[in-house]
Amino acid sequence: MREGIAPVVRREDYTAPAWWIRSVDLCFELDPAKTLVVNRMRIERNADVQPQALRLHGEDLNLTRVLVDGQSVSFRVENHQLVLDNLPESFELEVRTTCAPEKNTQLSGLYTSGGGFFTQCEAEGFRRITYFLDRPDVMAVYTVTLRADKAKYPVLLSNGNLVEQGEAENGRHWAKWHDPFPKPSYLFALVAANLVCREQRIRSRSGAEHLLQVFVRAGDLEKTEHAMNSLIASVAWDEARFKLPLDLERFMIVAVGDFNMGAMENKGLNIFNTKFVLANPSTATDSDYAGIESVVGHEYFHNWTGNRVTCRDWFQLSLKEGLTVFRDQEFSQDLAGSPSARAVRRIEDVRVLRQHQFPEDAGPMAHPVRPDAYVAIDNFYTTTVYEKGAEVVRMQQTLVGRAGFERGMALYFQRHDGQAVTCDDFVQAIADANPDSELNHRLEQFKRWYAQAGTPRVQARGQFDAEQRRYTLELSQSCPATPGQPQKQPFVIPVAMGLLTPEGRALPLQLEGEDAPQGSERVLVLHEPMQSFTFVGIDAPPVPSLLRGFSAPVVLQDGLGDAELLVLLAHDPDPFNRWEAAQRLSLNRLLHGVQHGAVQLDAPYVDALRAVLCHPELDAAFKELVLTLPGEGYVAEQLEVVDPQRIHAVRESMRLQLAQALHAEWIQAYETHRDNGAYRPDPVSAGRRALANQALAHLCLDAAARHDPVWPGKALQRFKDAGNMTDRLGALSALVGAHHELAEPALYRFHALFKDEPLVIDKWFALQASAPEHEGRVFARVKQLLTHPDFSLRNPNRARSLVSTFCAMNPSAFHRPDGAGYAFWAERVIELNAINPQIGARLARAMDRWRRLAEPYRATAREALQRVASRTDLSAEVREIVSRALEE
Ligand code: B3K
Ligand code: ZN
Repeated sequence: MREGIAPVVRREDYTAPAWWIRSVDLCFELDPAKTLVVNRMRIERNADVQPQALRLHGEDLNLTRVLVDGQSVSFRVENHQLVLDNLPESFELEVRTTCAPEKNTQLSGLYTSGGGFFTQCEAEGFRRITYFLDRPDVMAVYTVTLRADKAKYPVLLSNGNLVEQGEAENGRHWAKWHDPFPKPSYLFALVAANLVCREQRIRSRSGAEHLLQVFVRAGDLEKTEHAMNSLIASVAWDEARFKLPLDLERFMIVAVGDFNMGAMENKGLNIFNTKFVLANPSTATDSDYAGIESVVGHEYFHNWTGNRVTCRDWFQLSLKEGLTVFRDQEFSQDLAGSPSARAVRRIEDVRVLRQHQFPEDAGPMAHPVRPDAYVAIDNFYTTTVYEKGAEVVRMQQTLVGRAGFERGMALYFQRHDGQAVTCDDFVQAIADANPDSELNHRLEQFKRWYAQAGTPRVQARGQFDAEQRRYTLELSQSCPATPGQPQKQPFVIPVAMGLLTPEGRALPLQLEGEDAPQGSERVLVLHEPMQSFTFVGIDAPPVPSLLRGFSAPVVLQDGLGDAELLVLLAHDPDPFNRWEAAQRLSLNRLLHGVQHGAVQLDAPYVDALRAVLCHPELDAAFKELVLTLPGEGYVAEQLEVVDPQRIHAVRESMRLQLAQALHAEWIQAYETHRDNGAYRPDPVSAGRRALANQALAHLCLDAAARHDPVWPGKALQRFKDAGNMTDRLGALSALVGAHHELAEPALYRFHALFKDEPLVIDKWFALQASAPEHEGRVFARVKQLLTHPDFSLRNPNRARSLVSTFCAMNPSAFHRPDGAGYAFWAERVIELNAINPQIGARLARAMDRWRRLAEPYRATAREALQRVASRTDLSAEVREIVSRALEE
């Protein structure tokens, strides 16, 4: 573990490597206690750089031999580096090391899980396998030989193509793999385990044949169909949309139960968390199915955006991550089909962005999409780099149009295939391919999206001039200060918009100076601190519908009142803004309630929600989103001083009022959507299930308040009879959410039914950790579950399901006036710090927004942070998070 004071790495200090590693020949003698790695590298001096010693990175390795061109040489090891002086211009270096995979609880480098060997190298895990120039701009061709016990590890995999395999003495066997594509070390992977696979041969558009394989443990084969279908769809989509073909004969996915994140795009050998591979209707929910589709797509799309063109240094992480998230979001939208199903996907993505990225941008970890400095790069796999990065790419598409963006992507690959490049290179390609675009005209200014942190505010003010029949929209922008960036320069902000009549009709849009109206929707580009746009031919004060489809990652302050929001909710042709209007109406009531201690829902609001719930044409999935109140965390973000208990109480009271006021409509919604026949994970059926489950939750909430046993009884019955996990978990959550006494026996039964399904047991822990707070019972339950025989902090999925769910996703249970939630957090962070610093640092971030808390929360939160910060054994990862949180 890297302890002590780790240095700050700065983007401005980047220099090209002094040496290139052109090829690598790796031999693994695999053994859980002591694995021998023989690494032979072909190395050349980089003639463009001043001659320097060769410094190879290495961590937690036992070095046994170093040979240069077959001769032993003098070397030294300092600061986790193997240093060699006086080297020839070009030579072969052989390094022998051993490591202990079974002791590797960090799950970075080579480790064991479920009796097999797996690797995770991004960002800097390869140095935990062998000494190397472990940086993404050093790209080499890899040949890998694996030797292992044949009975225990019948499957031996690495990147690229299998070239040879055979038997060895003592019951061992071996396999040799060769990957023809030069790649950075973070894309290296190996697997040696007892696995089975689902295979599918496909033919691409060009006629080339490929073998797709999904490897899992023996009992899990029947849970791989959806992952395989998602992979086939991903290959087809990238060829159709971006003309990017699969460049490998064989593409493998391997599932592993112990994994730090979702999945990893190693060239030709993706390694996945089982959570994003395994699904059948009785164990996985609709959202699991959707998650598998998007993660399989995401990792596959990295094959071009990340692997063929990679990052020059880790500051450029969003070059591959933002772009690949954008691509997987587009993929899921294209697969969803109908405009309304696409909008549902978009709404879900925006919710994630606003719930997680906006707070990050406003807190102590705020950083630009392209960060300027880090201590531990693993701390920067953030929602800013990923999700905001994806929005920055989407804005480029908005500014050059879809066809223009495809041209830009083509130019990007034409220029940079096989290279390690920067975010600037990407924008430059998109702009150069579109010389007449707004992006190209304001390129330098647009790049501020990569450089400046913080969520911009856009203020809109409309003025109607009846005499001139004109409507002037004044847009202005500002951006709050963030750590290290007190002042911001204006951004280029595309504002997609339309105008509606007070009756809700879309108006033709003609700007002053134009000869004729140009449709009823357009994109205004705000680039000055303040700009005015005057529309002509307007007869009555219109209702502006701004930032349609969430065309920029900003906070819009348009000052619209209830009357206008109700028009948008009922009539906006843009489904995103229709949903947004409902969110705003709900948020206003929540905030009013928080301010005044209570809220009484008004008829126009309830009637508007009723109209949506009963609407004959709207999709069930869309209705479910409209009827979902903004989350407690999102409400907290709107406040200067946060009292989590108060927010919870107001939100629960609103939920109960909606349960009561719409009682008949909830029954109707439940009855008409609850039966979906045989399970299919498509968006329409999933939407029906979501609405039925939402209805059931409201019906149980209302029944519990009235001590009426009917609906809880129905929920229990549905829980027992459900034909799929979505409905079963939905019914169980309805009981848990209503604090109903039937919840206990149902939880018990759920555990008994699924005790051999680790991913379902994760849901069981998470459901209890996320239960709405009630008389302090959730915390007591969470502490009790910590000692459950199925609980382990070592398995990241399990640790997340109980501990992170409680600390980061259940504000009212976590933020206790006695501070016990924070003490619990501190204890778990300290434990995880010793086992797995990446997971520990992730959990540490649950306290990011502590400064906004009201007393007594704030003072106890600070104490807990200080308690962690005062430890002398902190990893660089955890130290960076807690010290940033405590920085003034
Ligand atoms: N690239 C990996 C993430 C690696 C995280 C390292 N701490 C998964 C992905 O974004 O596709
Ligand atoms: Zn990624």
